[in-house]
Amino acid sequence: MEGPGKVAFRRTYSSHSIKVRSVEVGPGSFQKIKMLGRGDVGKVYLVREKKTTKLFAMKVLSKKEMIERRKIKRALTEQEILATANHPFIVTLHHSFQSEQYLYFCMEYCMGGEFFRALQSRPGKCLSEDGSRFYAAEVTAALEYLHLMGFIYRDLKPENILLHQSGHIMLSDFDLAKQSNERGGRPAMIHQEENGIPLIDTRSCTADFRANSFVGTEEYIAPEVIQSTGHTSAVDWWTLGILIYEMIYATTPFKGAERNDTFTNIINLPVTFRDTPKVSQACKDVVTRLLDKRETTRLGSKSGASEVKQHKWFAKINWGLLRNTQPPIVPTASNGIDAVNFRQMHESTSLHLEKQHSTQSRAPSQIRGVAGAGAGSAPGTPGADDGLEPPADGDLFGAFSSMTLHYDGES
Ligand code: ISQ
Repeated sequence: MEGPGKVAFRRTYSSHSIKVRSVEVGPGSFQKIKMLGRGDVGKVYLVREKKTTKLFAMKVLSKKEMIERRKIKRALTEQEILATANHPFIVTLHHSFQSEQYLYFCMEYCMGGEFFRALQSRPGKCLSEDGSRFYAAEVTAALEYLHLMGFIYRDLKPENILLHQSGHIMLSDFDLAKQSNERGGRPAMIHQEENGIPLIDTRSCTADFRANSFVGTEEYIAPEVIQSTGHTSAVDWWTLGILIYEMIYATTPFKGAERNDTFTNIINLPVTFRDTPKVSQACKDVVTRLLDKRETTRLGSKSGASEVKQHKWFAKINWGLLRNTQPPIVPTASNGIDAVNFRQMHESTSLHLEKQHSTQSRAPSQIRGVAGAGAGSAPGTPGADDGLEPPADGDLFGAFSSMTLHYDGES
């Protein structure tokens, strides 16, 4: 493990490099335009960088709320994922910094908005089987990358999928993501399949990871999460099954009248398919295999994404060319400020982004890494229950890195 004074972010599976520099901006470098979303400890704003006039999505997390709700570890994990990910279907982080009261993540703005909104505006609020396959493939590629990095996403749902201006999807919200510490930096296992195609076993990255916390959206929660029997990266393959179903049928398969009915259905009911719209047998099969209630036999639980990608429903997909394929939904051209595919948000205060100075802008070489921040807890200490050991200097946010990321090939 990296010692003090070293950035602990691991670099994995990336054809382009990211250069991490001392943070080059602060809260005052941006002008707030409108609120795009709200979570339990923070908000996301559409902002304009004053110097360049470029638009960004700025996630602002309240330190006070994070301490009260014991969510510091989550923010640090989110930062690690965003800062280390370099993937076409994962939102790009440009800067992260903090002030006395807030943590800031300055990210690429996805002007197509929530995939959920885009779905709602489709005829019948659903997609064709081909359209669903395309987005399911992009999500599979993003999950494969996250699992390779050693993370379980855990919160796949249409609200967390954003549409880039190009119409391609972007996973954005890593609030509920979990890090697997089990692999300890070891590479994913590579098997030789019978047909000679190497299978990269991304499941091995997370297979030993067990957590009993209850997270996710109820209609998307996997049976093993409800039953608190712990879960592995197989939870993400379950949620992919629900997503495919919802894209095609405009409803989730186990929805009950009340939350508890939904839970009971998830645990007990087999997935069923309506007669309309008509779908292929391969489609029913992939959904049924993803919605296997037994985590250990579910599609993806044997050798991860490779297994999912090889299902015959995905046979038409050219995985290498996904990013170059024309998406089924392309957001209409706009100046981006309209933010039409976001919920209408109202708020009274607007002080987070102005008249504040970043409290510290440690150079990356001075940043304490977050990779080892998960062990131990001290009862009664603020933030302790989220898995963070209180640091000796009392700075609960000392592990949060203030940095600017430069991506190869960016303009
Ligand atoms: C990017 N664009 C729009 C909204 C967003 C919300 C969260 C994270 C990134 C985002």
